[in-house]
Amino acid sequence: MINIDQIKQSFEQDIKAITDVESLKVKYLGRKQGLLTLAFKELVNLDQAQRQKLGPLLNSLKKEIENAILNLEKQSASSSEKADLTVPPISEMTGMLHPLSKTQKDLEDIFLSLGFTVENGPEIESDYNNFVALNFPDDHPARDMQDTFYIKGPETKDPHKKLVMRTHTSPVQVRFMKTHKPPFAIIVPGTVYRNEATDVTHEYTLTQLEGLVVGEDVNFANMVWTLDYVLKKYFGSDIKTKILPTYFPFVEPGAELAMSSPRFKDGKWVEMLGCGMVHQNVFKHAGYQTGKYQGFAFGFGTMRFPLMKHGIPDIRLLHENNLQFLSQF
Ligand code: FA5
Repeated sequence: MINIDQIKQSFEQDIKAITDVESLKVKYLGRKQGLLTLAFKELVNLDQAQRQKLGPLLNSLKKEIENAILNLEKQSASSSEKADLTVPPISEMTGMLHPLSKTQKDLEDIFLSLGFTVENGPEIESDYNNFVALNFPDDHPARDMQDTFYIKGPETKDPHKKLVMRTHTSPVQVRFMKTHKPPFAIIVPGTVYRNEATDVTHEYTLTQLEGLVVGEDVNFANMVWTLDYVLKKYFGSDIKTKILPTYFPFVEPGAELAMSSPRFKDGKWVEMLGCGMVHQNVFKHAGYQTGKYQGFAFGFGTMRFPLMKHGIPDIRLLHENNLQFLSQF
């Protein structure tokens, strides 16, 4: 018995899940076993009344299926005409590291290769860890409201309870020494906050990388060698470094390291980091026996690293999240 509705439904389903136009054509219009061809053959055996009823329906379904198949054939012909295999593929936007994350990772890799371990500390710190334990006198300018973001809380004079947004990564020195005995060599990457105006080389939210090496026979020359080695690994062996005396309450002697590169305009010297030999008062606050250990510490301003490596003209670009700018690195 010819079932026109069944053939129609079956075709509608097949066309939705179509993978190959040719086999669809064979299934319905094939000369020997096509479903419509078989239906037409059966029609001949029916009586006249049935033929007159089913004949036109079968004809119109055949037209419908032929048209649908013709359309599919046209579509596949025009899509293969369009495919130009010489056109380069559309590149997908892939993820990438932010230049600041990349700088941190590159510096970490260099220090890890020298045997340092990576440590972390909180961005909200006690006044004690940020200042007192680092030998800051009470009236040091860095404690001033101009430089430090204090966290609102109950009025207290207790430096363990007074909270600040850390102004540098150095408080992690104190935290680490309280729970570890020398010898050790650590670095501490992190974000720090300063209540100051921004310009092309200054941000109020900035990243630093602290270093601390403590043992019984660690000396100033070890520090100079380490810093020079790391900067040459990062920027290239043609850079020059020099050490200049300066003051930080938590180191004695204190120094800053300046760098010059043939790629800088006019061979200019640029301050890259603060450093020095750990002050014995800091060891005392950490609970170490005075005079037993020596160590060196340093603090890189890591936002200035990508600036100098890639010639970025303004530090503030690093926090703007402009993808067109960021995707260059
Ligand atoms: C410090 O923060 C000390 N804690 C560094 C230190 C650690 C000295 C251990 C000795 C021993 P200073 O304020 O100079 O020092 O900052 C260190 C570096 O951070 C600077 O050399 C500079 O590269 C960078 N830096 C400082 N202020 C800013 C700022 N506002 N924006 C961007 N980078 C800054």
